[in-house]
Amino acid sequence: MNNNLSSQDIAQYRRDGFLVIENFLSPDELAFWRTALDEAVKKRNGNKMPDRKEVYGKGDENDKSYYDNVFDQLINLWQDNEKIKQIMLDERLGKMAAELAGVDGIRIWHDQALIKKPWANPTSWHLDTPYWSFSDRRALSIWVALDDATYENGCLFFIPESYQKTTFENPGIGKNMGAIFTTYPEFKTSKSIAAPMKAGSCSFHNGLTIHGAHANMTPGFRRAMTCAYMPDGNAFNGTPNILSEEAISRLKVGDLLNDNEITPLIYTKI
Ligand SMILES: O=C(O)CCC(=O)C(=O)O
Ligand SMILES: [Fe+2]
Repeated sequence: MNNNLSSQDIAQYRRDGFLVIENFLSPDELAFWRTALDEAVKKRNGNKMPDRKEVYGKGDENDKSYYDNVFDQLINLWQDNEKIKQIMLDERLGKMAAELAGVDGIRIWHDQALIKKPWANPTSWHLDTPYWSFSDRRALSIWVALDDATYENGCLFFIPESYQKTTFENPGIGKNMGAIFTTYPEFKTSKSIAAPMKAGSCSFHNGLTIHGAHANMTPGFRRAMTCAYMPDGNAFNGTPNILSEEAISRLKVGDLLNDNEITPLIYTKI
């Protein structure tokens, strides 16, 4: 695993709000991640969550049939597959996330397989952090390509530096590719950066970076394994997101999100 970040990598991430790392996984690691993903997806039987079909409070219900054809989205596979658990709880991933975010501790918020099936819809420009149950401008995700991600099958695109200005307000993710630019007109004329990646390469992006992806214009699959990271020390903001009803019933707004069964601490500096 190519997990050493240079000071230049960190500076680039802090400026742009994203960073691409080529050849992140070795061929053997890539093979292991692919096997793990295929096993986990088969077992999940189409359910988004380990304990239920859907995520709470997405707020995009009107566009459900469209959104269901953006990608298959399987969340928290680490909780029901040992291989994914081994992959996701790897301290090296946590250390990279911590170094980029500039924090001392990193928890898994949730992992997520994002599989663009043949002919899938595009992923409209959106933000991630406003969906989450905590509000931290440093929160971020890793996105690992398990197939080549190309202009043809739905590679990611980012609006550089956008994370420095966006807020926790949620513009949503609907059918209109560019709807977010109504909320953020200052980025309407920004040049987007495409991130085509060979299988085994990865990117990190800040959860407040405006990002999206092409449609899949091919008969093949575009598989990605991702994980959202929460800096340690964050508190519940009242948004349910991936938390279970049982977990929510025990939480008040302002309570620390520090249950290792739900959000494992995978790295601490000290
Ligand atoms: O894979 C995609 O199409 C979108 C990925 C994304 O939005 C994310 O990882 O936050
Ligand atoms: Fe996203």
